[in-house]
Amino acid sequence: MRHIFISDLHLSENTPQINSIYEAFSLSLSANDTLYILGDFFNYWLGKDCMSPFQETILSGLKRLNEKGICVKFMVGNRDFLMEPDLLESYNIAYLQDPTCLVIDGLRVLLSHGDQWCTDNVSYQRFRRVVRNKGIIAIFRALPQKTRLKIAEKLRQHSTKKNYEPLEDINIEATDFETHQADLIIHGHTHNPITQVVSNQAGQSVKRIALSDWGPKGNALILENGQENFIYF
Ligand SMILES: [Mn+2]
Repeated sequence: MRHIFISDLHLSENTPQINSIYEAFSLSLSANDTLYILGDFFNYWLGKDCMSPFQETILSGLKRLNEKGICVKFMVGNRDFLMEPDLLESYNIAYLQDPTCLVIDGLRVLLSHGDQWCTDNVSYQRFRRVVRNKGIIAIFRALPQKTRLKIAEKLRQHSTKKNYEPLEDINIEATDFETHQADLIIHGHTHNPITQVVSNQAGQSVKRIALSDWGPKGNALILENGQENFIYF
């Protein structure tokens, strides 16, 4: 049984190359695989009433994977955090809270998109607290689609200017891996693939794998029978 982890595809109508890599990747999956999407799957998500035909096609594709016997689990990232759990459910996709600790092949695996662990970026964390506030989200969802699109566009410009986007690394203390009793941490967001053993200040160690974003190549981490493999395609 294969456990397959991907993140940071940033899928949109404007990324035909990544979209075709993704299509080939999804065709390569087989029954009994579990696919874990660890955030920023979509380049943006404004709400189900703003779902584009492209986004609908992608979600329908995930539903078809489920019909082929592939279990699909979805965690949101900083770009698609407005994704609604009930919408995912209607496509037979399981919503994963961020973070989530799961037992996989006997290992306790701590999963997160990873942005909340980049605590050295104080301005990003402040911004994140505002946009993830339930009241703010409710107000945003009540706005007309046009206004939401405008705000999203403004935020995107702002985020490019202010470097809200990844580039910094996670702070291992922020993961709280010892409380989760994690053997392995898997996350995305930082766009810099890395496998390493890291220690906290108390001297406890954990293995940490950061996934890569998708560009000219796609990539996935595969856990199978306790073995891990990073594949590029
Ligand atoms: Mn991200």
